[in-house]
Amino acid sequence: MILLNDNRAIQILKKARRFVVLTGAGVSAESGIPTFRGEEGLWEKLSPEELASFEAFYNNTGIVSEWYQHRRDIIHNTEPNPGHFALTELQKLAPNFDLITQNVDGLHQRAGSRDVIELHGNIMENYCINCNLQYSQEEFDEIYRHNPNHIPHCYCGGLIRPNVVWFGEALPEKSIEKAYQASMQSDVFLSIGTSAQVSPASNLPRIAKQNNSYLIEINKTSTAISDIVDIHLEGLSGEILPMFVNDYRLLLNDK
Ligand code: BJW
Ligand code: ZN
Repeated sequence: MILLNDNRAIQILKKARRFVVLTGAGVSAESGIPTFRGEEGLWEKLSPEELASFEAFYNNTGIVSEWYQHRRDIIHNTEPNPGHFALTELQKLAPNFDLITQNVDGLHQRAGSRDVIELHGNIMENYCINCNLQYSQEEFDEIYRHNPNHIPHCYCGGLIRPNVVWFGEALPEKSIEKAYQASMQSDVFLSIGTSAQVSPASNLPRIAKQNNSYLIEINKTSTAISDIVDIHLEGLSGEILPMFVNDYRLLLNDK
């Protein structure tokens, strides 16, 4: 046992039936994808609050579209890291498991995780704000490449936007509903690599806790929820998660 030396934690993890994991940008940081907040999160001196809104897209379509295309390029050239793979492993070991992500990069799926609940959409999908026509990434790339101003237009003349959730927009109804249900019913809730500053995702660990779930946080610093968690494991998720899952496997064999 490398990480888990707390007797209460060991007893709870042994008995736990329902695991829920909430991930944020920190989980993909070790794959080389920048997080949102902090110095590294700034793009052209703009914060995510200034870029990730419909208003920003509408008024500065070129800059915002270029930011998304730049991030897609990064994602194309990255691979899931040991943290993503450890969660895929945990899904196989745990009696019941839900993975909720705020990430739009699809890396959990590429690592083999199944039934991932995406709260903020997926950056590789696009649609027209006028007629709702969906564009695959290949179709979008083609339109974007032939457009020197980086302002992608649909055949109908409408703007094409990424299928992500911006500030002030509602989250996909089925995803957030599933996430609330799973969190309420969880025995163990892991919050990993998220600053827990953006609602409604940041409500999920609190709701879990109110329903007597055991709250574990994995983060390289303390966050907005660190004061309510039962255990805070400080460090990189790509290093801590593989150790955590190994310890859990040992606990299961130890019954
Ligand atoms: C590591 C690590 C390593 C690093 N290992 N750890 C006041 C005014 C206006 C609005 C509001 C307000 N108060 C609340 C709101 C609501 C608003 C909100 O929460 N705003 C806050 C910023 C204040 N929320 C919304 O608007 C949401 N919608 C909504 O509420 O709708 C209401 C509604 C209902 C009905 C009808 C209509 C409306 C929508 C939120 C959408 C968020 N969208 C974004 C962009 C997605 C698209 C894109 O990718 O571009 O989602 S913003 C951005 O933040 C992105 C992320 O998913 C999200 C969360 O960020 P995350 O993942 O936590 O990343 P970071 O960077 O913050 O943190 C990284 C963490 O990792 C850090 O803690 C590091 O320490 C750690 N770390 N490396 C472990 N290796
Ligand atoms: Zn259209």
